[in-house]
Amino acid sequence: MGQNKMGLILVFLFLDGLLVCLAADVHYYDFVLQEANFTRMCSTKSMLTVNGSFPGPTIQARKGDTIFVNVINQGTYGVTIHWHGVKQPRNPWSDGPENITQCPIAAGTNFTYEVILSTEEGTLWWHAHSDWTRATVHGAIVILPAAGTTYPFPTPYKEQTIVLASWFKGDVMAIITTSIETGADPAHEDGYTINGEPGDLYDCSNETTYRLSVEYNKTYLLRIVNAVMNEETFFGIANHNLTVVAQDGAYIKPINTSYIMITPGQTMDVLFAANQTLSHYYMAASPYHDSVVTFPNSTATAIVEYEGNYTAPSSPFFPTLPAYNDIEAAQKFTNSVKSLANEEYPINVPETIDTRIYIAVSINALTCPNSSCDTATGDKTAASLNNVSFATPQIDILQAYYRGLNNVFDQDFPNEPPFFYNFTGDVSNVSLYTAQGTKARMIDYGEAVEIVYQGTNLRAAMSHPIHLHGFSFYVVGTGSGNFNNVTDPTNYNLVDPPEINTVNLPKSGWVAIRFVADNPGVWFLHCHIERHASWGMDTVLIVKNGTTSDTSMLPPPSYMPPCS
Ligand SMILES: *[C@@H]1O[C@H](CO)[C@@H](O)[C@H](O)[C@H]1NC(C)=O
Ligand SMILES: *[C@@H]1O[C@H](CO)[C@@H](O)[C@H](O)[C@H]1NC(C)=O
Ligand SMILES: *[C@@H]1O[C@H](CO)[C@@H](O)[C@H](O)[C@H]1NC(C)=O
Ligand SMILES: *[C@@H]1O[C@H](CO)[C@@H](O)[C@H](O)[C@H]1NC(C)=O
Ligand SMILES: *[C@@H]1O[C@H](CO)[C@@H](O)[C@H](O)[C@H]1NC(C)=O
Ligand SMILES: *[C@@H]1O[C@H](CO)[C@@H](O)[C@H](O)[C@H]1NC(C)=O
Ligand SMILES: *[C@@H]1O[C@H](CO)[C@@H](O)[C@H](O)[C@H]1NC(C)=O
Ligand SMILES: *[C@@H]1O[C@H](CO)[C@@H](O)[C@H](O)[C@H]1NC(C)=O
Ligand SMILES: *[C@@H]1O[C@H](CO)[C@@H](O)[C@H](O)[C@H]1NC(C)=O
Ligand SMILES: *[C@@H]1O[C@H](CO)[C@@H](O)[C@H](O)[C@H]1NC(C)=O
Ligand SMILES: *[C@@H]1O[C@H](CO)[C@@H](O)[C@H](O)[C@H]1NC(C)=O
Ligand SMILES: *[C@@H]1O[C@H](CO)[C@@H](O)[C@H](O)[C@H]1NC(C)=O
Ligand SMILES: [Cu+2]
Repeated sequence: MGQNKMGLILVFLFLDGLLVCLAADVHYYDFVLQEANFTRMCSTKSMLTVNGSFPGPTIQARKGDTIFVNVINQGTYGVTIHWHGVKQPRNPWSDGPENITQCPIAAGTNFTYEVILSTEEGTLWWHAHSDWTRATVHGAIVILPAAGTTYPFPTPYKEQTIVLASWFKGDVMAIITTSIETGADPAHEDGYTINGEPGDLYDCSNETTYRLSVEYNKTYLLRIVNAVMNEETFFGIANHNLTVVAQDGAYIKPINTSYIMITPGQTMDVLFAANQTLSHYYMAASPYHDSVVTFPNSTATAIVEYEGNYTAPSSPFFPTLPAYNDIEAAQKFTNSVKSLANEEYPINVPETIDTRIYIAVSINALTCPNSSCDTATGDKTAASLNNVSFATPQIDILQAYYRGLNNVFDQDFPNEPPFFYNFTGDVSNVSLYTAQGTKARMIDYGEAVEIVYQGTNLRAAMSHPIHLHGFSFYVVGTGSGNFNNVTDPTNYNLVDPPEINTVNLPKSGWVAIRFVADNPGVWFLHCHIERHASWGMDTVLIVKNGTTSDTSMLPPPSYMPPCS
């Protein structure tokens, strides 16, 4: 179970008249979805895992490889898995979001995903993409440089994946189901974890705290995945600066910093030099929370322990992280990320745009028929993009599109907010209520797309990490207040914008992204704060076939999980 078998495929290409042979490996994994008992923070619960581990197994491959993952569901409910940040060229069939590209893999059945790597290099991750199952069903994807190539930085002595996650004492399936029924906010996480362990600051946790042993004077590469459900995160290591060298599976210009801000959905590759006094140092992950809504305020820790003969202090050194609501610190770090943009790692940011979409991102409300909601406000919290709160269909949109089924989704996702107001000003006179719908935005193959996400102050102003499937995109601009479509584009960075897959829309601000729609398929777009996604902060981009078979969707595999 879970073994990594390997094969080899040879791809022959004619380049400039020369026959070139590229070797790409094929890897095979079995992922068995099974319940397992875990004890954390003084209580034991049974939860769904892959192969009984939390976090789940790491997938390792090289740039350009293909990975087949046979997901065998021995649990009690349907699940899907998403390969977060993997572009899956022409292959939306294996992308995974529930009822967007497939129906769930029913309990007692299996389905094999074909995960096709292309330009990605660095760290990505996989996670369940149905209900809230991703809380416990997730793991890292390590993508090494292609054979014969190296990192654009000195090769580290060792590498370690660091998976940040949430811990709920209750059952996550019950938490989201109850919340949707009653309209009440879902229960908060009870704590956070680093590689599955909460660490010394939580009750009953210090015996099992995750420990990373380091040798003096060696450099380590941490591949950090943020799998937290509902909060963004500050992370740092006491007395050690970090050098961030990649984000979301693409290298960046190295950033020297004492902390990072990483959103749910993002991944960062970080070097640190073990060159301080031999001792014990905490690494810590705590929430970055910029709104007035109450939040689970606690800190996960792990310990960096130097090898050697010395007397460790009774308590390890603790890092200084920004205050939980330090927006400036969060933005300063986020805005310092720049792509390498050199000859070896060029960028391909569109300079002229074919299609522009302006999306207002809001937390709203829905009425409760017959006062059926169990909330103080009497209504139900919802979320929307351009005032459409996404309603999940019962047949996947990919199948409906491919087979031309009617009445599953509409093709009229609005290009701009249905009405304009001062999005980031006083909104006390603006209706909180949103429409609901299952709407997709159709895009022609090859179009250069710009999307500007506009935060709003409805119900609760806060930042949103917005993820797009099927692509990575360039972040060309960001700012506070309302986007000005005349002046703001003049300040865009078209020289070295970061290429990422999950972008932080700042609280009461905007962010602009660009990409070329060169991947035909059905691609989910959503906030990666799980409760916001559950409330409807989602939509779908459908990129049509191009004119050749190489620019068209692949046919579906012979078996797809059936919709019920
Ligand atoms: C988890 O623990 C419960 C109670 O002790 C037990 O009944 C159950 O079989 C365990 N489940 C697994 C998967 O080990
Ligand atoms: C289910 O698993 C079996 C055994 O590993 C495998 O042969 C089969 O191809 C899998 N089916 C699907 C649809 O992935
Ligand atoms: C672990 O926690 C217990 C109780 O909270 C405490 O008595 C013990 O000293 C702690 N051990 C370490 C190594 O911190
Ligand atoms: C640390 O490593 C550097 C470079 O490898 C070496 O020059 C230096 O002597 C080392 N220092 C110690 C104290 O080992
Ligand atoms: C750590 O980085 C900060 C911010 O770049 C810098 O001010 C500080 O001097 C660095 N500290 C060390 C020990 O390198
Ligand atoms: C430790 O390594 C960092 C990063 O290479 C460097 O900036 C710093 O000066 C080093 N500190 C010591 C005490 O050698
Ligand atoms: C969060 O918890 C820390 C540590 O207990 C405490 O110092 C801080 O005041 C808390 N912050 C908030 C906003 O509750
Ligand atoms: C560790 O250091 C102490 C004090 O310097 C010394 O007595 C002891 O022999 C050392 N132990 C080892 C294994 O080197
Ligand atoms: C929008 O509201 C903000 C915050 O109150 C204010 O600074 C800004 O001037 C307003 N913009 C417009 C166009 O009214
Ligand atoms: C710019 O925004 C205004 C509304 O503020 C809108 O009427 C206009 O069409 C937009 N222009 C472009 C080029 O998008
Ligand atoms: C796109 O192209 C593929 C491959 O040629 C074809 O099977 C499919 O029917 C085309 N249309 C759509 C909507 O996928
Ligand atoms: C997805 O569709 C299936 C039916 O095919 C349905 O049972 C399930 O509830 C749907 N999921 C969601 C989140 O609506
Ligand atoms: Cu959000």
